[in-house]
Amino acid sequence: MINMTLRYFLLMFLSLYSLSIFARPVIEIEIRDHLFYPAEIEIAADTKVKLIFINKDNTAEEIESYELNREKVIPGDSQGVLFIGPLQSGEYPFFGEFFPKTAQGKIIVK
Ligand SMILES: [Cu+2]
Repeated sequence: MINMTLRYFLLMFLSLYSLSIFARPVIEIEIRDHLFYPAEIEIAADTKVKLIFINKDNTAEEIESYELNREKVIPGDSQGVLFIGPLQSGEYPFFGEFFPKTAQGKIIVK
C-alpha cells in the first residue's frame, strides 16, 4: 500500500515536472550589431532564470553586470548561458564590456 502511494506521488511529480511547472524560465537574448535584443527583460522575483545569450556578431562580447555579479565572455557566432536569481525586485543593468557604448541591457525583477 505504501509502495502504491509513493508510486502515485512520484508519477504526479514527474508529470508536473514534464509540464514545466517546476522548470526554470529560459530567456534568449540576441547580440546583434553590438546591441541586445531584447534590451530589457522582465522576470519574477525569487526565481532562478536561465539566460541564453546568442551572439550573432562575429566578434566576442563580454556580458558584465556588477549588480548581478556576473561576467561571461561569449565568443563571436556562439552562445553562452548565465543563471541569475533568485533576486529581489529591482533593476539590474548589464552591458557588453567590449562594446559598452551600444551593448546595454537591463533585467527588471518584479
Ligand atoms: Cu569584465
